[in-house]
Amino acid sequence: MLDAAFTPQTIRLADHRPPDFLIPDVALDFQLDPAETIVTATLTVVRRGAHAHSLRLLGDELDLISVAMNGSVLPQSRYTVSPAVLVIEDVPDRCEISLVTRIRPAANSKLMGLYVSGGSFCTQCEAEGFRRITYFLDRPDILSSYTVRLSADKAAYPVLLANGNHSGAGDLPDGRHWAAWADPHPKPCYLFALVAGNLAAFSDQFVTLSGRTVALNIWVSEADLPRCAHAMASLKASMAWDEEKFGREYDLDVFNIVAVHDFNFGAMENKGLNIFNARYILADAETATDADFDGIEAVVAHEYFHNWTGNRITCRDWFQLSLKEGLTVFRDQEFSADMGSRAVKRIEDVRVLRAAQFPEDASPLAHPVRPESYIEISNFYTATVYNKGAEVIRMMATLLGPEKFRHGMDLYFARHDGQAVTCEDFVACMEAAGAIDLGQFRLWYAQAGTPRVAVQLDHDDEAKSATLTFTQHVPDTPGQSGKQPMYIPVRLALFGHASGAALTGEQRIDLQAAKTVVTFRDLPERPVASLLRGFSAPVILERADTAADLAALAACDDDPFCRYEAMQNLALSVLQDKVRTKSTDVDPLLLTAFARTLDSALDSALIAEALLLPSEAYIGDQMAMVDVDGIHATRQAFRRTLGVQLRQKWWDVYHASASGVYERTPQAKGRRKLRNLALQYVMADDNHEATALCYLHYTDATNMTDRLAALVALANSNAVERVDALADFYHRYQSDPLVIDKWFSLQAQSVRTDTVSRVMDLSRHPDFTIANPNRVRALVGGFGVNQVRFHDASGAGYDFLAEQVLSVDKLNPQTAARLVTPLGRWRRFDAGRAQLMRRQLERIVGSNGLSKDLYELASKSL
Ligand code: HT7
Ligand code: ZN
Repeated sequence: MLDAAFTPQTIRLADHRPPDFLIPDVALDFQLDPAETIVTATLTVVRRGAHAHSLRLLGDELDLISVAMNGSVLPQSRYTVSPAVLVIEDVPDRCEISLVTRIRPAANSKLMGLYVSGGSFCTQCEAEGFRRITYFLDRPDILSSYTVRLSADKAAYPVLLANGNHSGAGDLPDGRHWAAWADPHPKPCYLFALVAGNLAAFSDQFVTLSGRTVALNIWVSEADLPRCAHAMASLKASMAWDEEKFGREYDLDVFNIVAVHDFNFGAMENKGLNIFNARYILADAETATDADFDGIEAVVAHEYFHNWTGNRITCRDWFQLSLKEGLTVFRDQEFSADMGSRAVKRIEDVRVLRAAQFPEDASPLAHPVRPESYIEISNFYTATVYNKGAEVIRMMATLLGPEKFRHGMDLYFARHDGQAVTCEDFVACMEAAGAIDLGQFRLWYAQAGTPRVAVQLDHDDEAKSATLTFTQHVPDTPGQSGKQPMYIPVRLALFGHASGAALTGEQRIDLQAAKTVVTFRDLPERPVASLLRGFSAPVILERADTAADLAALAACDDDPFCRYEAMQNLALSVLQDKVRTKSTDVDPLLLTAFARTLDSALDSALIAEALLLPSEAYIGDQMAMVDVDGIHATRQAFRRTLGVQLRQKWWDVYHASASGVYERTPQAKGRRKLRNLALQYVMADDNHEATALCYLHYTDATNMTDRLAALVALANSNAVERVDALADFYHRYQSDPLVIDKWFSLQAQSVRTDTVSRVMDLSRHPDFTIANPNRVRALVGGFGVNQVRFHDASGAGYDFLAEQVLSVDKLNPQTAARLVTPLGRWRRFDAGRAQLMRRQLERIVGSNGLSKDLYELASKSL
């Protein structure tokens, strides 16, 4: 239950109005003190248009000390104030308003606004955190030039940072000092940032295309300096890539990054002063996996790319969030593809989309890429806005082709630099540059739900022709029904079923109608269709292929994504069949396909991707009702059979993929991936020889990728070595919170039958704290995605999750709200589980003092 005094307000895109006032200049003065910081904000306020409205500034938990206008303190009769809003009457057309507020950074557990992490002050203002610092027109279309003065105790906070360029510093009485910063680029307040702390810099520099030298600093605690090299290399590579691929140069003298351990998200693109969750900065071979290194490269790039797609051109309102997030995810995905293996990157990105976004589209929380309403905007930093948003950009790039897409991007930067704009403005640039009509394409922003495309391939042997019939349908989602057909680019090719020869080159068919029929002639043999090559659109393909068709494609398709997809679909269809029939024997066709893939000349990373079985969650997503126990039992048995029947091959691959020296080249990473997959299949049998090998893999590992792979395998097993390995890992890395997060997470995700009770014990472990989002996500978030154990038929998992969510909500509503989504999938489960899940959602919604973040997600899930 929400506080009686509080009714959640729904904000609607349809109600959007331009602001009544502008604030071209902002001067901020911070007298920093953890217990009580005094903020003086001096705002130049200018009326926009002719109206007599009062000036209404938003706040959040603020304590106002004084208000002055043009240098004179205002009497209380001129304004009304609460912690959430300050309304000033009779404001002239242009004036200077000075506001003095008191805030309490050390008591700020929401991690929004100004707070303290690891003894340093830091800020998080996106989306609506600036109003926790001072009263303001806290909306992204208010663009202001900022000057900032910080003062703090010099011994405790020797480093004082804010956005823009450094403009002055000096000492003050009583051991304090000050620093001034000026940002020449007008920006929305969500990009404001400051940091003050005892930090050391890992420094470097970058010379831009036009010859300017930019100072680069990554600020961390002294002890973490040796773990910054990869993040710095990623930053420099991103800067060079954005110049080369998009002609975008950096625009300040300095680019600062600060890593903190308490952060609600991955990182934040504040102008010239990015603030990062430490897990996306700190890495070395001993403590970070290959996936961690890749994550750092992607997130550093993502935040850097925001400088143009987000900061220089920002969003008019928060409904347009995908304007910057979808586009920037697309840019970071392209960057990572260029830095490593494009094929592997595409497979990974599609896997994330299917694991996070497709289920969201199929849930009560489904929303369009450009949502139409929200109660709490923080709840809309979703896979739909980010990942589906990136797919929408990618489809436009496909439709335009590389040159015109680049032309469209150039046009977007030229037209809108320095503005706050809409998704429509972006599409209009693409339309102009591509000279195409994107009218129907715009539905991708407006219609929620994953389009389903049914495909039928008919072959006429005599006429030597074939037809492909596509039928599309977009399912109903909350608040949306009877949807229109979408504009769907399908890249395809045909191969000979028997010969594997290419029968057509690659071509693109754009589906626009509910039904599309394409005819192919002069086909020398029965074809198989390679469809949605490169995953050319975020849709669900309903294909009628036989296992033999899929096996043929798995052997001959020259599109790496489709080849992977054929293997996955083959495994999926066999698994689904086994779940249905409760059988465990492995299809000979699949065994042959596995063996052939293992022997193929594909690179190791691709082989590993292809042979990784679909997850339990993904198998469940394909069923009308998730059969939790059936899926688990079948997949485990199936994995064991594959492990046993191809035993010699797995052992051979394991030994052949060993590499002496640790390197992070794509080839070396691929070999590690394949070797660790082979270890999983070896371990699937859980015999003594296998567990001994796994333990050795653990103890002899020279890097975290291998050590963690072995530990995960042991933690999922009944091996006697499991307990020792878990204890060893904990003691080895006890002082490193990022590694201890892994320790919590892998136990929370274990498929062992005692996981629920183990997770409960871990929630009472001295290293578990609900104040730290990374730790909460590791244990509670990790458990929530453990399909077989979270959905224990007793409901104990649901009860545990609800308990944790309610505790976290008291401190940090954003983090709490994100944990509740697994309960929202209750409609997908059997009646018993569904009822237990609903009961926990009702318990949450009925609890006292609920945040609006949690209220919105829990109540919409019911
Ligand atoms: N643009 C950043 C979003 C973000 C955020 C949102 C809500 C609450 C806390 C947050 N921290 C960062 C991250 C990004 O997409 O780059
Ligand atoms: Zn972003």
